[in-house]
Amino acid sequence: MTWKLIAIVVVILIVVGVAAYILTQQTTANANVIIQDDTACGLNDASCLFNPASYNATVNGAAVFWRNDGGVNHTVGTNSTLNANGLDTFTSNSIAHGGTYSHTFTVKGTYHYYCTIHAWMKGIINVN
Ligand SMILES: [Cu+2]
Repeated sequence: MTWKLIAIVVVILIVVGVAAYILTQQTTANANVIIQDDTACGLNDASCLFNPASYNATVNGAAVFWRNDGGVNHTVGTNSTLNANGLDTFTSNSIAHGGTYSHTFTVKGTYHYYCTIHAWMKGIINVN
């Protein structure tokens, strides 16, 4: 009886462990741009950034995924001042640590984007 119980617990732990591993791997694989910070992000803090700063995507191809690995919330928003007319526009909600945002680009072009909370955090997506 005790051995049966131990065997069941071991099987459950293995299943949970494998599931957690698979979920973690998928999250990592899906993130194209990592949002990083030093958990402070005082004004013009250069350690708060998008990595890589420039990323290449395809029109109507795979969605671009951003993931916030930082300690404070961030956003991903297109820069209407720098971007040409006719390009996609979007602004994410506030993304907490571990959260993701994605966008599938529908128009070719150079997309400047930034964090609307920390406006000096800037990135580019080149869509071809
Ligand atoms: Cu930010």
